[in-house]
Amino acid sequence: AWRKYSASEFTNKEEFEKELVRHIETTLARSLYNCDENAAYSGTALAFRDRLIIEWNKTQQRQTFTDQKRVYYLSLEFLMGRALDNAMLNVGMKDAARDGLSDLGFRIEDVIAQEHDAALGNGGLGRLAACFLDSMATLNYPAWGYGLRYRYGIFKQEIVNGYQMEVPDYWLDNNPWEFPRHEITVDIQFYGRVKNHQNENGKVVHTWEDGEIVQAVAYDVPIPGYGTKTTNNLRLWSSKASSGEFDFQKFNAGDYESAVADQQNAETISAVLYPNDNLERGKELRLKQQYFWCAASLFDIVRRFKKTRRAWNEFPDQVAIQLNDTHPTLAIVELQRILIDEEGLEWDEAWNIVTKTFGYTNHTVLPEALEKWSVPLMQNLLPRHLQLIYDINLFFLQTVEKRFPKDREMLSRVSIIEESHPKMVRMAYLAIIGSHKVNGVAELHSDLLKTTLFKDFVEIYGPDRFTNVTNGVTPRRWLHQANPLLSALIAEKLGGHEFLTDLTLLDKLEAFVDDKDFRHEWAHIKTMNKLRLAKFIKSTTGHEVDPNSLFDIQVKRIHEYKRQQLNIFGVIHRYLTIKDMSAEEKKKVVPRVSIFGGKAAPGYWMAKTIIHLINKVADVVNKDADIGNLLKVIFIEDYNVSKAEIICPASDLSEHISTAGTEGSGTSNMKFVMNGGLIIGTCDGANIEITREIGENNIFLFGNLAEDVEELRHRHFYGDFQLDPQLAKVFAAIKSNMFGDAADFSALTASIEEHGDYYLVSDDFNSYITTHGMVDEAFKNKEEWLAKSITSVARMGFFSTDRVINEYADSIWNVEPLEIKD
Ligand code: 26Q
Repeated sequence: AWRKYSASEFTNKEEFEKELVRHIETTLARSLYNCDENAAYSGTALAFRDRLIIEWNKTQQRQTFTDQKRVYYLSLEFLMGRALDNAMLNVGMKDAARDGLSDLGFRIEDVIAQEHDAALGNGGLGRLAACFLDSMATLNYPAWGYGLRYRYGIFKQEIVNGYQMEVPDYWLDNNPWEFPRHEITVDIQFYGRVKNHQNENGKVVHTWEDGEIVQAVAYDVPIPGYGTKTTNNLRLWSSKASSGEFDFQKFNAGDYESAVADQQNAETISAVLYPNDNLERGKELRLKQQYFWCAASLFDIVRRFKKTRRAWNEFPDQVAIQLNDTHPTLAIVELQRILIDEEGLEWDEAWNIVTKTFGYTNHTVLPEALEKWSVPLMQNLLPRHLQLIYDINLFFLQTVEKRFPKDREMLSRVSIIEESHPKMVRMAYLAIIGSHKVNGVAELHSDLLKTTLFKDFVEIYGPDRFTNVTNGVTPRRWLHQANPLLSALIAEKLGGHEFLTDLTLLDKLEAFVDDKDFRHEWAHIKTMNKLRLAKFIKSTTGHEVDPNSLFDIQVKRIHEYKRQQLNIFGVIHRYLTIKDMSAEEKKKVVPRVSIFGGKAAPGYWMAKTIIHLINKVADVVNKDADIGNLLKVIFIEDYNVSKAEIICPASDLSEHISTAGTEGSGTSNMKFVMNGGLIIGTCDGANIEITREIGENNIFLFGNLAEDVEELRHRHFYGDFQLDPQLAKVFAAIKSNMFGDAADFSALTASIEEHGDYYLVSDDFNSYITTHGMVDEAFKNKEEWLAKSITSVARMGFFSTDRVINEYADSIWNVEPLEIKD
């Protein structure tokens, strides 16, 4: 009977307008007469939010009632981007909203653009978590994300005189997508000491006492699925001073200032996202963040399990916890602590439950990214956890000893504790030992894990603990939302939008590759998307770019291993080549726009130097009258998810050129190909599987292979190094101060010429330049290029995160979907 009161289920334009006006006038207390784009955004968001809430409540009720196994995805990063467009497309009422907003005098695109990106992540790992949430909801898996509610997301990047400047990203003011749950709190302990007691049965028990307490407060974000009623939950923890006795006492003692200082100290834990991507630096606050978030999440998960009154041995049948990299590894230790210290289980019984519960995903083989924490730091902050880690290590090493008697080398190699000064806790080893499955994120990467980094563990546990799950991206955001024109054309040809939830259906497009009209429409859409990007570039940088040029794009975090330096050296080479040409020769040049975007970690000087060089080259090239439109260089400031949505559909070519063996997977490679762009890349990460799927005629591969990297580095180290002659010309130009003071770039050139060229820029330069020449030739043949573009999209079905999530569900989590019906 209460159903008739169910609010806000608008089903057409008029009902949407009514809801919009109601929210603007009452929820927001704004007059319709001074309603600006921002108020229109808030009103629209609130109208759609109401619809999500209804389905969210229903989903949570059903999932609790059925009580089947749930997945918990623990990630310190969720790079969500904007939520409104996604909510509209999922609810399926975007057209009603467009018309309704237009009646009030607004363009829906401008309204959508009012939203601040939720940028709680650095790059690939954080965006993967966001795509996973989308697929888990779309596939009806009962799944929760757990993360931190940072007050400041990834910094905003400004380019000032060619240098990166970092500006804080305060994003929380009037965010309609989060719901504070002030009643859901967990007290989290730090520091203090461990006391041993004997209980009534004479058994030794441990208590952790006298620590500092910080409170975790839950904030929930609804995660709607596409074309389903399932709306899952993302729970983000915020830190605050523990309320009650302790600051109250200080207030009473008149120590107001110190009470406020304690408060601020507690709030610091969730204040800011660490801006390092693929680099770990051992900061205490980071470890505090990790434990705070793991402990709050585990408490919440255990509390939910205990309500079902099941026996502990059923825990792994009800709960699967996936660790997004080693950042949440303490969750393993925390669950063992809860089971032993608080629930009184025996060690073996508890450890059996723990290992059945966890799965660990590794995203990198770069040594500088592998997490290690100093033992003294951990001893001080988490004394009981360090004891448990030592116990876990002891039992582990005992089993290793049995299998490999007298192999002392093996024992010290695989020990969780590195015997250095200070001693270090190796988090990846702890994660492997505490999980039942470990996966890499692309075939080559997973193979490298097994043959190098985790080789000993393969011997110890056998190969079955190690597996591969190749990454994907969600086609809802990266095709349908980012590229509505292409999505509509595909839907027209395939007779509907089913491909958005079964991406393998794209293969039906291959039947149209030779269809002239279809090709023409395909080309037209690419041009429209290039125009949209050109407009964006004009409005943000002031530069005019010609949409008939080849748009050549590299957008991703700036890192030496991703080799943006190779790209910009290639651009300089092209510039010098064109400058040497006769007027006659210039006529044959394919005009290019080289577009860069990406953030450098604030303390990563070499990455900042690369940004500086790109901007200086842009200054020179873009105003050189000899060059005109034959070459433009653009650096897009503050690359983020919402900018990626404009950029990805507009590429002719994108660059995925990491040193072979260094990129775990890469995911922007998939986004670009899915939008009809071709790619130039190395045999690295998922490029290899993309090639296998789309065919090697449709991709421009170059460079040395992963298997040759070690030997090349070895040779460089022993002085066998000759700078590639074409790269030498580029360096000579830089050193002639052509792009400003050469001293600004000397560390960069020296890293190659003098310090061993660790990333093999010189070794791959010739092959890179030659391959770009092949790109130019291919681009001249418009029809051939279009055929490659269409064929590639048709064969990208494998790279949907729907396929990825089903693989995790089957081979790691053992969970079943649950459809939410009315
Ligand atoms: C660790 C310790 C302390 C501070 C920061 C960090 C930290 C933070 C972020 C370490 C690593 C990251 C991010 C890593 C990342 O984004 N990896 C990428 O993951 C993608 C998804 O699997 C892959 O496609 C990329 O190849 C991989 O680089």
